[in-house]
Amino acid sequence: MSQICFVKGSLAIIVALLAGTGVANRSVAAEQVEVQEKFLGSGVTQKVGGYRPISAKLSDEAEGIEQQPEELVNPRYGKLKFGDKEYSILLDEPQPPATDDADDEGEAEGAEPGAEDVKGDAAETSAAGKDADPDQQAESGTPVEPRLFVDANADGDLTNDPAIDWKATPSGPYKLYRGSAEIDLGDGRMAAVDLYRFDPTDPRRKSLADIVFYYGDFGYEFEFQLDDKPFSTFVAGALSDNARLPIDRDDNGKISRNFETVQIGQPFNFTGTSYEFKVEDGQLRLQTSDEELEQLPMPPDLRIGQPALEFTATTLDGTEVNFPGDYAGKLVMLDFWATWCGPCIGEIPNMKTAYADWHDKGFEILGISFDQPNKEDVLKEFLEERELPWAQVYEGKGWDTSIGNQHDVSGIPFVLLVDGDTGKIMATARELRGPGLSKFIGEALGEEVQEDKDDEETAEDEPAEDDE
Ligand SMILES: [Ca+2]
Ligand SMILES: [Ca+2]
Repeated sequence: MSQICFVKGSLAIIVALLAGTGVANRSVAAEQVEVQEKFLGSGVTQKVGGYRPISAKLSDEAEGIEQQPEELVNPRYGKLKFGDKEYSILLDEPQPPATDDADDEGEAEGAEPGAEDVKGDAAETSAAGKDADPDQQAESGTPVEPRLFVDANADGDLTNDPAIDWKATPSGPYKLYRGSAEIDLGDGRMAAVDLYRFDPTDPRRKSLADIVFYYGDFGYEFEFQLDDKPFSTFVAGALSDNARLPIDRDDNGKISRNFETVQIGQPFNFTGTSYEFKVEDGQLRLQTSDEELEQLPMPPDLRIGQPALEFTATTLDGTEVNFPGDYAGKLVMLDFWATWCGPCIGEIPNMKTAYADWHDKGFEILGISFDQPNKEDVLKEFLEERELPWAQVYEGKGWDTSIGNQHDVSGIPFVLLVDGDTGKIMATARELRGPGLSKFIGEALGEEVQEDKDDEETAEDEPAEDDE
């Protein structure tokens, strides 16, 4: 139900972990800090909260393979690459029915969008196949189920590795194939790798017919001290020299990109001293930096009961706002949003209802617009059209809006309810989204709330609008 417009940077961390460039070699009069490395053989994908698949292209060339299983139907080969290591894979799967001579099955596929552009290329995918129909293979006793082999010990022999359970699961009218392998990285390090493949007969994924996707579920954890305080970080897959390292400074199990990540090769100051990570001979090194930075504040604690963050801003009509000091005797909802954000706009009817019901009793809304530069007119027009009466702050900086950065906003809509008397946070998105908003605000104001207010109807007053 909860829809967020866009979450800044979450995947970018993974992307950065996996990209790679040359090491900047710079001599610094620096103090080295000890870094303890721990290998994590599996479970890293979950720790990171995502993965970035790498594609292994299949071909008919059995390059680097000296021994392979017998009774192969339609073997094709590819490589998994991790750092400077390569692991051969062999996919043996029955040929998908060629579009031309599989009329009865072809009908259903033809109905799918995108099927048109597929037909011309059909010959290419089935180039290696002679007995294209899997049913025929079944009759002749040849194995029909696709099999995947991974040269997990990288010795060129595909017959001496653990078998892969290459499972097909239904995905719409097609199938998705999945399996896991454990590869040997050397030094006794066994690393989990997940592999998957889309149905090669799916016309919408024609371009992926020769691809097996894979990603490492392994990584490294590093422990170190900054100004005598213990911290840790980790990387997914092999360590690259331009990784962005997550460091959970407030130990809440979440990573704030703004306050809790460090780019290798760039200085940072979390504890009073400026440090810098670098990678040397594949090892993570930590040292003091010759560049002195100001200490970065801790990530904001925006839980209920915590003090709201103070800021001053100028609203669209030129009024200076001191937040939350100006809101004594009131409840104010901070609403981070943008005119291009569909889910934000979807909340407007609920907000308008709550505002109409309770503004007289002390309910205020302060909008913080994440609209892009030079969009003031667009914003003003929008406010007029939708008849939004509450104040708006527009910095024209999109995701770099300073109040947004201060609050570490990585996705919108993002809302907080603040008690203007105590300056404390009273509610967060959980309570402030949806048609129950007016009731919630009424109760928060200590007012008697009419139970006969029909919550459902108000939610659908306005048509949904698409993102820009
Ligand atoms: Ca092997
Ligand atoms: Ca954290």
